[in-house]
Amino acid sequence: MASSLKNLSEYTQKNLNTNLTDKRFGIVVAEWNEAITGKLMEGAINTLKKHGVKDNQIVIHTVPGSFELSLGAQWLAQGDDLDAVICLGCIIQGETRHFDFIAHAVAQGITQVSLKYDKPVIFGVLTPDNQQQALDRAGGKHGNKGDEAAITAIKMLGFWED
Ligand code: RBF
Repeated sequence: MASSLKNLSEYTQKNLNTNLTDKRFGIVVAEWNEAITGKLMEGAINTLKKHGVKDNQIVIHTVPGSFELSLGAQWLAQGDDLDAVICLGCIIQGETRHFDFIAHAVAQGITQVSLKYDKPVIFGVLTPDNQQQALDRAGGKHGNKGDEAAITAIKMLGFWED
């Protein structure tokens, strides 16, 4: 059923079945803007753990930048051992058009990997105008989009019960 939530950080834990003991999650995280992506990763891991996922159910893979997230996701998604992959990156609007090319490519790439392997591959990529907007969404006043990416992965695995 559709959720009326606009911000997944505001989900209530009672909506989630926490029986995730047999599920395994991949996290691909971009090193570019590491101060932000590290916080996104922290949020995603904490949220998975809050729902009973153990360290040995999480595989973490780093890639240099957001552009490489798609291939990193493919490497993780193509095996049978992971049920969902969470991609985390931060592309900050700069003075050149790189922002548009990278953001578009990674959105397309992640979609393709998800459809090709028939698995949730979650788009946890921030596209802020500046560093402050990024911080606001990486544990700041707008929550942590890493948390939301983890909740999205759990929901897509069919554990949402509202
Ligand atoms: N990667 C990011 O994850 N976030 C960025 O904001 C970002 N900005 C970039 C700006 C320029 C001018 C270039 C050349 C690369 C940037 N990258 C960024 C890295 C990109 O995702 C990728 O790692 C490199 O282009 C190598 O394929």
